[in-house]
Parts: sequence; C-alpha cells; structure tokens
Amino acid sequence: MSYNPTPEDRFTFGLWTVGWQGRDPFGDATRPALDPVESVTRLAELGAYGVTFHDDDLIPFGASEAERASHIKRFRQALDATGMTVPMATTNLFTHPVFKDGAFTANDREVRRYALRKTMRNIDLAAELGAKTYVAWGGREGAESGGAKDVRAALDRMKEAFDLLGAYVTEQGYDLRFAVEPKPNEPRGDILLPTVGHALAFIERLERPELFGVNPEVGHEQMAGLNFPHGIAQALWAGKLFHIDLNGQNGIKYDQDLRFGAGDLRAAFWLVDLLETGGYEGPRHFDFKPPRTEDISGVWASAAGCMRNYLILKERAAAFRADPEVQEALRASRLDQLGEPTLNEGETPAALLADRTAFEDFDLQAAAERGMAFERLDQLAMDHLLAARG
Ligand code: XLS
Ligand code: MN
Ligand code: MN
Repeated sequence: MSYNPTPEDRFTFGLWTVGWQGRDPFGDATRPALDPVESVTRLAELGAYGVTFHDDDLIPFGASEAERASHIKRFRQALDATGMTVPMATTNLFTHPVFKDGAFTANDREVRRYALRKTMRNIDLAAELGAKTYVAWGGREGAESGGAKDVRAALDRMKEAFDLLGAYVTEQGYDLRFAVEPKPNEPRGDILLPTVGHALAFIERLERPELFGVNPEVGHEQMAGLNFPHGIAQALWAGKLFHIDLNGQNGIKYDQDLRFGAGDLRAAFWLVDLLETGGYEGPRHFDFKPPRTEDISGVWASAAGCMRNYLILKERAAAFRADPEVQEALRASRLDQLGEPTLNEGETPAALLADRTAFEDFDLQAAAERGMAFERLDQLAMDHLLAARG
C-alpha cells in the first residue's frame, strides 16, 4: 500500500497547527508566519480534505472591516482553487489579555458579553464557509486557586453561553452543531470540563443537548492519565462524537501536540481501529504542533506524517480484524458473549431469581478457573501493529 492520502480520507488540519511559529513559554518563534493561503495550497497538495481555523488565525485580531473582508476573500479563493473544504471553525478566546480569566466564565461580566459577541461573529463566518461543526475549547475557563472561581456559578455561566449560542444557530437556521473540547489544564492551572466524561455530563444539562457533542483530543485525555480509546468509545456510545483532534502525547505532562502516531502508539492503533469500525463519519482532524526544531520543510514533513501514520494504522487495524486467528482469539476471549444481553428477552427480576443455573447451580469454581486468553489476543494485535503478521 502506498499510504498516499486523498480527500476521500477526510484529513483536515487547523490553520494554527502548521502555522504555529514555535513560540513557547521559554522561547521566541523559530519560524516565520505562514500565510493561510499557503497552508491551504500546501495541505491540498499533500492530499488533505480541508482546513479549520480560529477567527484570529484567518483575520488578525483588531483588523478593520475592509481588512477582514479581504482576508476572507483571499481565503475563499484559495479554497475554490484547491477544492479544500472548511468542515469546522472555532473561536480564539484565550490569546488576548482580556481573556486572562476566561471568556464565557470570566468573573468580569463585560468580558463574558464580549466573548459571546466574538463567538457569534465567527459563527456567521463558519456557516458562510459551510462548516458543520463549531468547536468550543475552554482555553482559559478555569483557575489557579480555589477562591478565584466559584465553579458552580461558572458552570451556570457556561450553560448560559451555550444555551444562547444554541438559540442563535437555531434562529439563524444554520446547519451547525457544537463540539465541546475538554482539556484538564494548560494554560490554566485547572480548566472546567476537564475530560470527555465531564463534558458529556454537562451537555445533558443544556437546553438543546442535541446540538452539542464533544471534540476530544488525544493528548488532552492522556494528560489526565486516561485511556483515550475508552473515552472515544463512550462518546460514540452516547452519539456525541461530533469531531476529533488527533495528535500524539507521551504520558502525563504538558500538552505535547506531537504528530499523530508519535506518542502512545498502541493507543493510536486502538483508536484508529475504533474510528474505522465504530461508525465515526466526521473528518479526521489533526491538531498537532510541528516541533519548534523544524524549519518550514519540517512542518510539511510533520503534517504528511500525521496522515501517513493514520493510513498505516488503518491498514494494520484492518489486517488485525480480518485475520482468522484473531477472530478465533476474540471468541476464545468471549468478546462474542459480551455482545449478548445478560438477560433473556423479557426476563424479569423474578425470572432471574428463579433461574437456579444463574446462582445455586452455577459452577463458580469452573468459571473462576477459566482463563480469558487476553495475552494471546493482545500479542496478535502487537504482531499486526508491528507488521510481524500479514
Ligand atoms: C488547545 C486546543 C485548541 C483547540 C481549538 O490545547 O487543542 O487548539 O483545539 O481551540
Ligand atoms: Mn493539545
Ligand atoms: Mn485541540
């Protein structure tokens, strides 16, 4: 297999990913600014399907109306020329100093109202460009100290903001759904809605829960020590996987944003297996940062690597599923039984109590002695992942 991406693979990239100049808390930029038009063109050449953006990635903060219009026009021309799409957009509610205490949950009420207006303005542009998903990452919604944030009040304000935005897209008739992006910390000491689970529970409290799903990011869950494929499986189970941010992370540390496949490779294998078999139909979106050691050619090598690694893992996962020995090993591990309901159809509590085989006559000893054969199954997966088998 050639592992050459095509638009059918639906790979998308944030403008802020390849456009990252390498500025970090300890060092200045190592690369020049990248024109969004160049990013669209180069990513199209590499086989991507689309790009995504924060308002400020496309239109520098503080631009006049006329400048804004001309940035949008040039961007549209690049999209038309390349056939690239914009499936998702989002708001920058974290760079400007005004957002130092957050946006939708800033203690300062005026900041909250401004944040809503900034978001609504970019939602209009997102809809105009055909985006179907609007991501909301709570960049600075959080705190460094206990007394600084009344978390219950902040969640009220967060709900108020999302209810307003849900009402807005409904009134405007936009075909746009929201995807909440969890992250446990960085840049705040603690961020609200830190994990997929927190976000899923929050969404159910909104006025229009059907308009809201999640945009989990590989590294963000792993920063909290969580199993990313498990989080994705629960989001799929809840019908809430609206979008995904793919990248790489090595354990519990700062947000590394490595290229997809770098970092926890085994988790990446199970993730691709799940996305490809679990009914996820959205874009495969990369939110990574080409390390600041790289020059511009290294940036494109890093972007190409994200897609290549996805395609390699997709092939490896498919080979794993198709292998007859794996299918037999799955049965030996009783995965087929897990797919069966525990109760018989229509079985009542009384009927279960009456079933002596479930308790009184159950051979506890024999069941306890049965091995689960998971090690053999996992070694087959490793063999496929490492291309030591077909
Ligand atoms: C930062 C987030 C951010 C969102 C979009 O950690 O990943 O890039 O994806 O605002
Ligand atoms: Mn990240
Ligand atoms: Mn992200």
